[in-house]
Amino acid sequence: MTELTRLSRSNSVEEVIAVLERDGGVIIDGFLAPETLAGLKSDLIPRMQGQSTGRDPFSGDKTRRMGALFAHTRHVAEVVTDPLYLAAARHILSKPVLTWAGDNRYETSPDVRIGVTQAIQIGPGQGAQPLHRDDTVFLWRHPTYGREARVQVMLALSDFTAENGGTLVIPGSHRWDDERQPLTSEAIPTEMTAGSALIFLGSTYHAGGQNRTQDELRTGLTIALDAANLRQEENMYLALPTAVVASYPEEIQRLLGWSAGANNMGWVEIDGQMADPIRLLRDLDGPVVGLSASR
Ligand SMILES: O=C(O)CCC(=O)C(=O)O
Ligand SMILES: [Fe+2]
Repeated sequence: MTELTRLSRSNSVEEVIAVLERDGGVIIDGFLAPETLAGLKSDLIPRMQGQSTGRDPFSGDKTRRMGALFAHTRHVAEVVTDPLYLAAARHILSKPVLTWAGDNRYETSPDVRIGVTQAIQIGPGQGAQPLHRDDTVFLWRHPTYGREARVQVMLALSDFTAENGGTLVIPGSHRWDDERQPLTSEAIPTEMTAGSALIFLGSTYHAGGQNRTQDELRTGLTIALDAANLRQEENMYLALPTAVVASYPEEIQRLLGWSAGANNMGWVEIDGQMADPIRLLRDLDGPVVGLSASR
């Protein structure tokens, strides 16, 4: 395969899912509304200048990164609740399992949570990142037999080109086992205009590309949606002040991890009961159990 499949906003979630399941990655041209792109750029790009560069070949010594994006821009909420992205992620990640409780044989499935939020700006002279699978943080094994850990989006805040470090992707590599080594010769650079998105699975080999330009900054924004039975890679509970989380709609609060979901993952004790942590946010104006509204 020499190109990633390109879809647009006029395609359905089912079409996005079908390409993701087949290729492990898909480009959605014109993913962001122009106002959202403008808002993300004006909130994030000036702040990126203050970030230090990475200290190792993986983070990139000419690459600036910034996390905790929900504390820096409210527009990230529009991205994560985008119907094409969120519905595709839910479909892929919330695969049920069968279990017993006493006489009760029942199906249960994981919810989804935001595992990472990061702006990534690759500067001129940056070499390519090593090809990797992001689900390695969970020690995920392959083949996955259809159980994926992560569905990730990489948004172009600047144009992504083969020259400026557009994300390298190996289509079909989500099906490889853990023995096969990913080769640079198999990787395709993601070329897309600002406002477009690459959606890819945690099991797909990819990497930040080499920036061969003299003066172009390649700025991307990545969000990972992960199965909620896994630990979030970015520690949202410490990264985000509670008052900031409380200021978002309940759907975002739950996606950020202030939720115990159907499987009671992440409960907190309130009044002697294993309770849904969302109650701590609702109680912010009244008695707050075990949390301070400020950091
Ligand atoms: O910046 C990119 O294009 C990809 C970065 C990446 O894959 C990572 O940091 O894990
Ligand atoms: Fe990665």
